[in-house]
Amino acid sequence: MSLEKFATYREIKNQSAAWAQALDVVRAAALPLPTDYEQVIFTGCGSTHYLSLSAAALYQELTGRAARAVPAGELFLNPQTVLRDDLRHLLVAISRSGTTTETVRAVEKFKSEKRGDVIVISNHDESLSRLADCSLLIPKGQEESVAQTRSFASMVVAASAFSARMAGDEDLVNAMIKLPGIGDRLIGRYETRAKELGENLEMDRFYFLGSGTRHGLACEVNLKMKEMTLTHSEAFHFLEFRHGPMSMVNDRTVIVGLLSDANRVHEAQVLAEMKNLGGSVVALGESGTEIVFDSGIPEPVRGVLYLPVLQLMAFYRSVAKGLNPDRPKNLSAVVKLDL
Ligand code: F1P
Repeated sequence: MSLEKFATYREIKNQSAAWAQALDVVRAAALPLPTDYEQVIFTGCGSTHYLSLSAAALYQELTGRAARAVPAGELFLNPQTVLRDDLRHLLVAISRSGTTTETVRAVEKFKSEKRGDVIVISNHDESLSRLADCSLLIPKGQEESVAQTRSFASMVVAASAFSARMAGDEDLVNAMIKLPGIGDRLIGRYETRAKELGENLEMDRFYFLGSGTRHGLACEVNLKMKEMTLTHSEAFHFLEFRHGPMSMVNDRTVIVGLLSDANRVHEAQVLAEMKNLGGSVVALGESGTEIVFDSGIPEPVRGVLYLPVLQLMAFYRSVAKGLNPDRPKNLSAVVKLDL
């Protein structure tokens, strides 16, 4: 069977051009000053909420200024749990489509209440970008598929470069130029392994472990397993996994670790313990892991490299289960509500 007939496959395989465009767009953008804001909020829904989790962690890590992520539905329905009347906010709204109702409504409300400025990261020039004070648009990330892969990765690159620029760290931004080439190399080198992992239908549950800026990425690849493969899957911070979830580990469990450099010893220890409990373990990281980036890119801005191999794993599992990865059950590409 030709896999090229699946839009999801094509979008995963040729995503690096969208990464390059994301970087160009952020480098050319006129960004505000981080000191103009006392609180930064990242928001989105589904995949783009998970992207917000990762981006908020990175923004705070790089700029040293307070940032948090909330689902757009929460920002719209429960703003008092997020915003403070005495603070000037920067809202970074992330959406592939630019038309998800919760995200658009949350931004409209934020603006009408004059809470601060709005940055939009999107693949489409739609309602959301028209509300923005600064819009970071990456059309090369657009997709036919329902589940986000290329689009998500392109917006991860944009959010990472945005945080690095807001931190005034041009060296970090320049280091990102190598990302597209390394992404292509990873896909070439590890597609066979992704296929093998995905096609092993003996495995019936997947756990994705990621801490710090990687937690949102772990949540996203977990969502790919659900959307595309209808498999039981969850994401946890590394050390959290011992606090209950590990009761689920058996010989049909795959534990995927998004390893950091900084906390490598503690994270690898969790994976070793899960292997002892009978689980199958797959680790991704810069070096010394089964899936090796060997990128030389500083840790804060290489997060996107965790994605393509795991997206391919979900794709191959979907096909092996006789599902259509392009059309996940019960889902549409955009959620439109009458709010
Ligand atoms: C967000 C989103 C997707 C999800 C689903 C519904 O869309 O929740 O993450 O996969 O297809 O929409 P967007 O606001 O990023 O366009």
